[in-house]
Amino acid sequence: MIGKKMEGALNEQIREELGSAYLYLAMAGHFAAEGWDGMAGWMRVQAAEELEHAMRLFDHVVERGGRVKLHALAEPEAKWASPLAAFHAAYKHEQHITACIHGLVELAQKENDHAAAAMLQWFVSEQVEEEDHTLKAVQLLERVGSEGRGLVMADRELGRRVAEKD
Ligand code: OFO
Repeated sequence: MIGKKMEGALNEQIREELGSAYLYLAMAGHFAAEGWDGMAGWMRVQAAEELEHAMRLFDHVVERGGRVKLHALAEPEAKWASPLAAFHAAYKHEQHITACIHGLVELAQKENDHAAAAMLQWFVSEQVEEEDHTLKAVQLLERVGSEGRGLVMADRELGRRVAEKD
C-alpha cells in the first residue's frame, strides 16, 4: 500500500507529465501553423511519450492501492519567437522535470518506499535521454541559425524522429 505522502507527490508528478504533453502539443500546433511539419512531428512524438510517462505513474499509484487525483493543468503558451526559442523552452522544461524526478527519488528514500524508488529509477534514466534529445535539437538549431535553407534542413532532420519503444 502506498503512503499518503508518496501518493500525493506522484499525483503531482502525473500533473507535471500531462503538463509536459500539453506543452509539447502546443508546440506541435505552433510548428504546424508555421509550416514546420518536421518539427511539429517531433513535438507530437514527444507529447505522446509524455502521456506514457503519466500513465506509468498512474499505474503505479493504482497497483499500490492508492488513489489517482488529476489536478488542473495550466494553459501553455501558444506561440514562440523562433524554432530555437521553442526547443530551448523544451530543454529548460526537461531540466525542470529532472529536478522533480530527483525530488521524488529523495522522498521515496526518506519514506523507505522501495517500490516507488525502483519505479522512479526508470524516470531517472529517461530524463538523461530527455535532456539529451532536447539539447541536441537546440544545438542543431543554433548551428543553422535563422537562415531559411538551414532551417528547412533542420526541419527535415527533426522530422525523422519516430516513436521509440523501451
Ligand atoms: Fe519529458 O519527460 Fe516526462 O515530463
